[in-house]
Amino acid sequence: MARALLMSVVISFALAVTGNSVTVLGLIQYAIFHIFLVWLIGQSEGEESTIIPKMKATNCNERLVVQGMPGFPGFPGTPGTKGDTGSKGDKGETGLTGPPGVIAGGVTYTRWGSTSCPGEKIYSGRVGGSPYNNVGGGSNYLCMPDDPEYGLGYRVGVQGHNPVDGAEYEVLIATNKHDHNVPCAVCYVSSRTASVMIPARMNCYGNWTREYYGYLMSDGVSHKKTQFICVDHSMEAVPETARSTNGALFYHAEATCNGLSCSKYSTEKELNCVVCTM
Ligand SMILES: [Ca+2]
Ligand SMILES: [Ca+2]
Repeated sequence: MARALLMSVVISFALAVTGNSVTVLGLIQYAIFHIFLVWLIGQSEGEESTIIPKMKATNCNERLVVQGMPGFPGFPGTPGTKGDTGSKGDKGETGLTGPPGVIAGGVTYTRWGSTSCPGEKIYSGRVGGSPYNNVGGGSNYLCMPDDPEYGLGYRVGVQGHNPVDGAEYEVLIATNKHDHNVPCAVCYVSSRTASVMIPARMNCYGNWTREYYGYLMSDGVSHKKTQFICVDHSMEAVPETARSTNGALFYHAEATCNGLSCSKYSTEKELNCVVCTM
């Protein structure tokens, strides 16, 4: 502090006598400047100086150490190494149910003796088959559509090598259907993939769905062999076909005691049948 006072006296007085004369104004300037210098130099010696903060004595030899300006920010460092894999998280909540998908597959079956289906109908028509009294031909019945197409080549004239007739009921139960011709429908079930015809049943097993039920039929005992089919219990008839023409024929089937259990099967009752899908 003493050094500061001495320095201020010398400097301020030198300024006050500038111009080789002492004036009142010069003395006032001297006083103000003197106070200012005392304050300024005192600040430079304090630890908390803010006016001349970078100059201070570091040892007894009065050597000053000048602290430079703050440096520029350094460059970013290199990326660190990859951390260890974290532990497995908890199982998430179950998501929402998605939209219904496209159903592939499906199943078809023929409903003999009916023109309708419980669900989707591909087409309907009337039953055809080989004549009852022919040795050859086909053994299966056909569901013949009502709108045939003939797009392939043909030979004019009736060759008669393999005739296909319509099919008639030869029945004694629904006598009003006797000699009438038999209709049919081909049905499709998109939601299921299998079908089965079960003889001697009116109901399906397990979770299978009944499509229709009726009578088990085929051609007669003295005629050519055909497949057994399940004719719908309604036994619909093709309109205006009451006249007997005896082409392919349908007879009821009955069980016998020859190898079947007559404690359960009747030899006198016409067999039933059911068509099921799953
Ligand atoms: Ca007939
Ligand atoms: Ca007929």
